[in-house]
Amino acid sequence: MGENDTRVNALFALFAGITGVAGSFAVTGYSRQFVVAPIDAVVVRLTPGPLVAWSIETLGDAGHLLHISLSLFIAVGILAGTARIGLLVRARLDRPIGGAVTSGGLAWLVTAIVTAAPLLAFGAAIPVGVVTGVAVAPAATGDHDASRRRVILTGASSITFGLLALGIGRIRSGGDPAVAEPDAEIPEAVETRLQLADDRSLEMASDDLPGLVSTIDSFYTVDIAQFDPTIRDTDWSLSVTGEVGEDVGIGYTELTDMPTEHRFLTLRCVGEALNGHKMDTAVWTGTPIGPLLDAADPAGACNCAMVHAEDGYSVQIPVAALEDALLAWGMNGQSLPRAHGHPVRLLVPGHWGETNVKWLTEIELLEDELDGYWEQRGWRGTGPVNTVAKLWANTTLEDGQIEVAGHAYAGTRGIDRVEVSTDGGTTWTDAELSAPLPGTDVWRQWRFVFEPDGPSDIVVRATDGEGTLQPKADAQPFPSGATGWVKKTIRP
Ligand SMILES: Nc1nc2c(c(=O)[nH]1)N[C@H]1C(S)=C(S)[C@@H](COP(=O)(O)O)O[C@H]1N2
Ligand SMILES: [Mo]
Repeated sequence: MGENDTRVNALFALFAGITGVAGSFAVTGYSRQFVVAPIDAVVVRLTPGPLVAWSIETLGDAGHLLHISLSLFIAVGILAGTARIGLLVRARLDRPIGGAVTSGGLAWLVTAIVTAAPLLAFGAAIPVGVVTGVAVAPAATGDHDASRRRVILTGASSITFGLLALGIGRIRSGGDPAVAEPDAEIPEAVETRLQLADDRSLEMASDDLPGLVSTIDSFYTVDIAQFDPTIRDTDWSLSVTGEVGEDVGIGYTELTDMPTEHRFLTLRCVGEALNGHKMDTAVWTGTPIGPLLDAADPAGACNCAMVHAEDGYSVQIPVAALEDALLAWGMNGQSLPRAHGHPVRLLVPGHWGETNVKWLTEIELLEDELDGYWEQRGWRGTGPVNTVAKLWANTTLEDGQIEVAGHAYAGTRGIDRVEVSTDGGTTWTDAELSAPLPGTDVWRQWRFVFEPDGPSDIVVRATDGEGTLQPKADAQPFPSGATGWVKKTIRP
């Protein structure tokens, strides 16, 4: 085979790889059956802990983009590899169909194995086979112009197909009839709470400040995997295992038939920056886990449990913390959205976000303490949250005064007071606070208006319900959450 043939074949293989990945996306959408998803899971698992921590802290969502791009690249490479083998077979047999069947078959096999979805794997296999079938090397025709035309035509078709597949796949990702269909009607008990949160949200001049309940669309998400599990209610069950007197198992219908509560609960990620936005509140619908735990009769020396999820996530929590926890299947009156753990997640009052396991599958009572997903990567974020007052909005009013505002949160300790300094921390004045919402783990809003004389060095600090002032010393989020007072210089 000439050098030119090799280059042309490499191009065809690349086109085959791209159309294969595109075809897979068209039939699966952004789901765990997409050929890139399992590859991404491996990429994430193999990434060293400190790198993951650094990426979350400094890159945020861009970090996700980075590993997903790498996984996409690998997927294209793998499918291009199957096409390359097909092209070799084709040259050897001198039969296009032989090459197409070989590469299509290999692409199907690889995709079916990594995604465990044999039927949907045809979405990747057929495009790979077709591209291999139409590929033709100059030596085969002896006509270099025809060959060049074929390459350009195949390239253009691949791109067109890719764009089309992207469109179809996006439509597929949008609606998943299996999960999170917005309920027709919001339960009245939730409606009342949403109304209460609305009433108690402070009147603000600024529109920038979120209310006391975050909307489902604005509620932050943190996921170890780029592809959220899709679990049908009817396929879901929870088991309580390990060091227990009795193994307990429960299905979705049985669970949702249990005594139901609607709780305000705030979540905050240990990895967020001091004045970050990975802190939100919703009205969650669920049932206390206490009775289920009691039925299992936990034993085990550590008095602790490893909580497991469908995406391979795990976190270790003391049984004492679990006792107040909620098994939630509703959020702001809708069935729990897929991004937030459909069908059932755990909510542990006052503890860092990572303990609130989504796509919950198993609670395993342990004999000895073990590290969960983030603790294996150096984080220390399973305990109670740090106290924080955020400075999320500032507006100049018509009369020239400045309004600063934000949210303050201290987990189950509650927020008693927020103070603001406009002179870099020399003098302090109490901010106005929103009336507390019912519940043991809810944030509050604060608001403060002042007359600026030149640039103002604003500092904010909260005092929790136990009378403890928010610690002043600055610390980075890694490993146990940011500390310090939020500061900002505001110029009128
Ligand atoms: N199964 C599973 N549960 C999980 C996570 C995850 O990646 N997988 N992320 C955790 C982290 S770090 C946080 S901060 C919260 C975020 O919950 P949210 O995405 O609903 O805001 O979920 C926690 N539960
Ligand atoms: Mo988190």
